[in-house]
Parts: sequence; C-alpha cells; structure tokens
Amino acid sequence: MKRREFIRVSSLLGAGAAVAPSFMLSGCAAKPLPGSGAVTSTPTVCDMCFWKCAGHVYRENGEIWKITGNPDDLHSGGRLCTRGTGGPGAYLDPDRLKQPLMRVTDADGRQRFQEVTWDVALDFIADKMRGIAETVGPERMLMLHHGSGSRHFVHLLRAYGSNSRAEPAFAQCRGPRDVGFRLTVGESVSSPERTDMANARCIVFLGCHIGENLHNAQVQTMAEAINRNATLITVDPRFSVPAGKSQYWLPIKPGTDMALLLSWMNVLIDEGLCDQDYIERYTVGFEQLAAHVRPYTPEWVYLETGIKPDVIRETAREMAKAAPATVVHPGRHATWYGDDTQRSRAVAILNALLGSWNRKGGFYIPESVDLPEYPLPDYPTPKAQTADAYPGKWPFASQGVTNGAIEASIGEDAFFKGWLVYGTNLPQSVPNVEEKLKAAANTLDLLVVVETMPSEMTGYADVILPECTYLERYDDLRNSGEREPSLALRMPAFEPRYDSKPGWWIAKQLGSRLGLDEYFPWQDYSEKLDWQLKQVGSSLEEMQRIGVKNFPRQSPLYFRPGERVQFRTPSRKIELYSKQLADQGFDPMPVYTPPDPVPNGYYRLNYGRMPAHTFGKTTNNPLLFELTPENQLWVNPLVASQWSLSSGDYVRLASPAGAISNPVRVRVTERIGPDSVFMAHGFGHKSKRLRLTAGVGADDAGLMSNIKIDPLMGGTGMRANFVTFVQQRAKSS
Ligand SMILES: Nc1nc2c(c(=O)[nH]1)N[C@H]1C(S)=C(S)[C@@H](COP(=O)(O)OP(=O)(O)OC[C@H]3O[C@@H](n4cnc5c(=O)[nH]c(N)nc54)[C@H](O)[C@@H]3O)O[C@H]1N2
Ligand SMILES: Nc1nc2c(c(=O)[nH]1)N[C@H]1C(S)=C(S)[C@@H](COP(=O)(O)OP(=O)(O)OC[C@H]3O[C@@H](n4cnc5c(=O)[nH]c(N)nc54)[C@H](O)[C@@H]3O)O[C@H]1N2
Ligand code: SF4
Ligand SMILES: [Mo]
Repeated sequence: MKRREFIRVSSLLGAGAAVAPSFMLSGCAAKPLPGSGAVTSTPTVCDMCFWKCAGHVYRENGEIWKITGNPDDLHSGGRLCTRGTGGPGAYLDPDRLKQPLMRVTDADGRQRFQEVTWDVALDFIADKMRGIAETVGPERMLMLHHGSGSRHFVHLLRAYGSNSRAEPAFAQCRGPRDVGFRLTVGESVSSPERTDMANARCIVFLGCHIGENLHNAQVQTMAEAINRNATLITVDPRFSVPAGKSQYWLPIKPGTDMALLLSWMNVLIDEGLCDQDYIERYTVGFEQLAAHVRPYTPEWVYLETGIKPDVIRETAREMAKAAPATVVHPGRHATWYGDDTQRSRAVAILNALLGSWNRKGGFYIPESVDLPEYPLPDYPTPKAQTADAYPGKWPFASQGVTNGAIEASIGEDAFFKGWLVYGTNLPQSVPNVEEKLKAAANTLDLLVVVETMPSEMTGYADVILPECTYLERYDDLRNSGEREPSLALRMPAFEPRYDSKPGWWIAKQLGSRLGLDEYFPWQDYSEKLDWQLKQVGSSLEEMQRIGVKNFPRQSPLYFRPGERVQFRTPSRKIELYSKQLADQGFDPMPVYTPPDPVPNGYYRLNYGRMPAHTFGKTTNNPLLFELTPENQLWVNPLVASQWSLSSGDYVRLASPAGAISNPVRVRVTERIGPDSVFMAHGFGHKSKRLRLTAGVGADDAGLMSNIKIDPLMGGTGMRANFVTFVQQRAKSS
C-alpha cells in the first residue's frame, strides 16, 4: 500500500459537502444600514496578497463591516485594491479549516483525515521532528513557504537547527529578476519594487501587466505617471491593460524580448544616446558590451520580434530623451523561457546605459526602519544548507529552489525527511509537480501543512494545522524598504473562529515541545512587538491607535550628483560584462536564443493575473467569487472561427503531454494574437472542500509539461507551453 495516498479532503465532510454554501452576507438586507450601529476599528496589514497594504478593520456591533486603507500609509496610498476590500470574505468563508486534522488508516485500508485536538497534533509533529533531528539532523527538515506569517515558522526551524527552506515566490516568480539585478548592480529590485514611476517621464513594461497585476503602489504610481503625460512603452504580445494606456504598444512575438533589449542597447550606443558620465563613473565592460550588441541591429531583430526597425529606434530615442527619468520596469514574475536571469540582466544593463539606477524618475534607494530584534539566544549553526540537497546545481541561486528541494525529498535515501509547508499551494504553483509531490509524500517521515483553507496541498499532509486568518492575529511588524521608512501593525480584529490558532502560537507550542522555550519567551506575541516598538520611540498602544508610523529618512533617496558609489559586485561597479558569470562558464553578457516554435495545431499557453484574485488563494472567497467566479480563455477571432468557437462557449484544453483541463469559458478577442491563448492563473481547483471554486475554470499549471529551467538559479520557465482544444474539431481549411 502507498505510504500516503492523496486524500481529496472532501471525504471529511460527507454528503453535505457537495452543496455550495449560500453566501453568508446575504442576510445584510434585513439589517440596519451598515455604519448605523456601534462602530469600532482596529488596524491591520492586508494579507490578501503579498504587497502588505495597511488598513483599518471596521466592526459594527462586534461583527465585521468593512476594511479600508489607512490614509497615513504611503505603501498603499491609503487605498486598498479589490482583493484587499474583499478581506472580510477570507474571515467569513465557511469552508475554512476549523480544527487540526490527522491522517488515519481505517480497517479497510482507506486513508482519511480525522479531527484531533491541538495537543494530539502538536505532540505528533514534535515527536517526528525530534526523531528527524536525532537520526539524520535537523537540517533535513525543510520548510516550503510563502507570506509574512511564515516568519514564525522560519524562527522555529532556525531554533531547531534547520535553515533549509524554499518558496515558489523565488524559483517560480521573482528569482531570476533578483539574481539578474544582483549580478549586475549588486542588489535586488526588492519588494515593493523600488521603481520611481511617480517621477518617471518614460516607463517601459516588458510583459509586466500592472493594472491586471494589482500590486497597489505600482498601480497608483503608474496612474500618476499617465496623468503627468509620461511616455509609456508596453511590450506584450497581448493587448494588456498597460498596453491600452501606452503611446507605444509593441506586440512582440512571444519569447523574443531578449533580442529587442539587445537591439535597444545597439541603438542607444550606435546613436550616442547613453549616459556616458554615468557609464564611465559606475560601470565596467562598456566596450565589450558595445561590441556584443553590434550584430543586434533593428533590421535583424525585426525578423525575430516582429517589431519594425523604425519603432525600435523611435522607442529607444524616447527612453534616452527622458533619461535618467526612465524606468525599464523589471517586472516581477520573471520565470518565462529559462534564460530569465540573463533577460533580467539585460533589463538592468539597459537601465544602466540610461543612467536610471538610483536616479530620480528611474529607481530610488529604499530605506527601512532600524528596528532592533528582540533579544534571543543565537540560532544553532546548521550543518547543511538548502543547496546541499542539490549539489552542483544553479550556482547563482540566492535562495532555496523549490523544484530542487522537492526532488531531493523523494525516495528512502532522500536528503529531506520532513516538510513544514506554510501558506503555499504547491500543486498549483510549481509546474508539473503532482507526481513528485505524491512520490515525496510516500517517503517523507513527516509532512505538516499549516493553512487557512483546505487547499490541494493539504491533501498530501500527515497533519493539517488550521491557522486563523490575518484578521484574527498578530504578526511581525511590516518594515519593508520603501521611499519613506514606516512600520505597520497587524493585530487581531476578532478572536480566531472555530478552533484555528495564530501562527505565532502554533510555533511557540511546537518550540516548547522541542525544548526551545528560550526562543519563545513571550506569553503573547504582542509583548515582543511592544518591546520592539519601544526601542524606536513608539509602543504597541500607539500603534493600536494609528496602525502606521512613518519615520524620517536617514540617507538620500537617490545618488547625489557625481557621488562615489561602491556597488555590491566583485568589481564594485555595475557589471555590464560579468566576470563572475564567465568564470563559471556562463555567457558574460546576455545572448538571444529563439524560442521553441509552436507545434502544428497548437497555441502558446499565455497566462497572468486578473484584478479580482490572488492566484488560487482567493478564488473561494465568497465576496471575490461573487465578483469574478471563473477565469476566461482569451481566443483570437481567427482561431475562434477555425474551431467554431464563440464567446461564452466552454472548451477543454489539451497539452502535448496529454493533460486535459477543466472546461473554461471562451472570450473571443482581438486583444490576443492567433498564435496564443491566455488565461488567469489560480483556477481549476481540485480540492472539493473549496466548495465554491472546486472544478470552476481551468488551471494553467496542470497544462504545463515543457519547463525551461534557468541554469543560473533553477527558476522554472513556464511560457514554452502549448495547448490545443479538445471536443471541437477544426474546420477543414
Ligand atoms: N502555473 C503557474 N504557476 C505559478 C504562477 C502562474 O502564474 N502560473 N505564478 C507564480 C508566482 S508569481 C508566485 S508568487 C507563486 C505563488 O504561489 P504560492 O506561494 O503557492 O501562493 P498561493 O498560490 O497564493 O497559495 C497560498 C496558499 O496559502 C494559503 N493561505 C492564505 N492565507 C493564509 C494564512 O494566513 N496562513 C496560512 N498558513 N496559509 C494561508 C492559501 O489558502 C493558499 O493555499 O506561484 C507561481 N506559480
Ligand atoms: N490581481 C493580482 N495582482 C497580482 C497578483 C495576483 O495574483 N493578482 N500576483 C502578484 C505577483 S506574486 C506577481 S509575481 C505579479 C506578476 O505580474 P507581472 O510581473 O506584471 O507579470 P508577468 O507574469 O511577468 O507578465 C504577464 C504579462 O506578460 C505577457 N507576456 C506573455 N508572454 C510574453 C512575452 O514573451 N514577452 C512579453 N514582453 N510579454 C509576455 C502576458 O501577456 C501578460 O500581460 O503580479 C502580482 N500582482
Ligand atoms: S495590493 Fe490589494 S490585496 Fe495586496 S496587500 Fe494591497 S490591498 Fe491587499
Ligand atoms: Mo509572484
């Protein structure tokens, strides 16, 4: 028998589970108007996505009423997005995990989850963790995670002796961008992105689809730039939201951005449009770069990208005219075609030629509050790091690589023996991973999932721990590097519903069972926050009133004219030519490789964000579900007529590897070219306990089998995937 079979968590609730809940706010009409009862509020930091806007939670007669932005919060401009406003739905969702669950095997050999007490669940986990530490060492316990709440568990594992961890937000998202910028300018673009769009006169988006990607301050500063008549240049094969706001829309042939970037450099250098003073002062390798980009003439690049030579020249001149107030936006989800670190390097190099890195209207220098850490004993030094699980691979990975760590968890002699999974839904977020997850689950000694919802990932667990939502707990203070340093407080607006618990409490309980009490000296997490706040002249009491506190900057926002700067690269300069890469056998300057052609009868699978949802994490939220219940498949009219499709039809998609999607609703639109189809990521849930969203819409991840691994840092390029339609027959042409 399999050690762990995947349990569709549906078996837990019995027959009633299949019925969709009627929406619990539907009783509102019978109540007095919102706001007419006794109103109280508490501050929060939104957790509906990973941007961390500060807001206030309003209660009326003790019940949730609404969440609004905190006007003092520069991070959010005082406004929440659609998803942030939908936060009450996360708290009220009747499908939330309600009590700890443990996998049990019945007499007939079938496995199911059984409700247990917290003591039983925590004792079980602590026993297994102790066993792993004693037999193979604590560093063989891996954390897979996402989100600010995971810090409590990072702390727990560090205290226990493991620094092994990985998050899809690296190898499936911004990893190549971070590494590409670090290799070039010595530091990352950070989150929130340090783009100075608020002051830019020209903004270039490659793919990056802000407006559908609703990262709050990015949307607002883009809107400010539009109002100031900044020149927007959007490179996207699809007519995206920013494309619609741009003076220049460059509908590029997918996968050829590198050629365009190199051609822009060619034009800037050829026409003498670079910031020569900046280049001489701050960069190395200009001569090599100039020689390298010489062959990438607009005429040659036109044949690859489909972008006309005069458009390439004109847009390069626009960038130079506005420089240094030009942002070539680095995007965020950068794992596209496997050469992504190099493409991100090309973006960084282009910004350097324009002199925009750390200059007004280009990028600013972020600053956070100098907040002391609570005094605790030092962590033990682990005997191994995450990368020791996949030796020799991906020398420039600056964080753990999920795909590498998952593969190193399969088999009796696997490197990792236990997993603690927090706030990440791996079956949807790591492409082509389900068989690997099943194999890992069959051999791991321990697989714990800390979740708020019965996600697909919970189906693989030994133990599922129900965390309460962000509206019911304290977490660490928000202290991100920003234009202006600030602290923001997340505090409970409500007692945890059901038998859910805050992450800090769960981590402390496990710590105590593992003999690590000295790392968790607080009875309540608010004691730790109060201590930290008092070190910087505030207090918990003050923050409970104001929610956000802004602090004066200690250092300038941009480079001062002519300032001497030491970049954090080996040469202490911006590395247009990278000796680091050459030394390891990689291309020292970015090189263009054409993408795989689309197989006959197939279309490129393009995917991205939609405003109303964050991945699959909000699709079951009753408020947001009501707004946007499903994703749609964008299909070009030519393709639609070939396959006899109309808007509103449902189709299934097939991948070359034989995967078939759920039915997805067609939207016929000129906004996508005839070589591709497009859908928002995060739909097509399989977990039946997500009663609203289960089976609704299609999952892009399930259709991905052709993954292009970035040799520098292990990122999983996901854009080289193709699909075709099932059910319909192509008309004979
Ligand atoms: N195919 C495909 N794959 C992708 C992408 C794509 O577009 N297409 N996008 C990539 C990108 S950009 C990223 S950043 C990653 C993101 O991928 P993940 O890191 O996996 O993030 P989510 O998909 O948002 O999953 C978050 C999970 O956390 C749970 N959760 C929500 N709130 C809480 C909480 O307070 N506590 C706990 N413990 N759990 C909580 C949610 O229920 C959900 O199951 O996916 C990447 N993978
Ligand atoms: N509402 C909402 N907002 C979000 C999120 C969310 O889940 N919901 N997630 C957040 C996260 S974690 C991330 S990482 C970001 C991701 O958001 P971004 O970094 O902005 O998006 P990307 O996935 O890089 O790019 C998607 C765009 O690339 C285009 N594209 C596809 N192929 C190509 C190509 O070959 N060349 C070019 N130039 N363009 C191409 C697509 O048509 C699409 O418009 O969004 C963030 N914001
Ligand atoms: S961008 Fe929206 S969902 Fe994300 S933290 Fe801000 S308000 Fe919340
Ligand atoms: Mo992301």
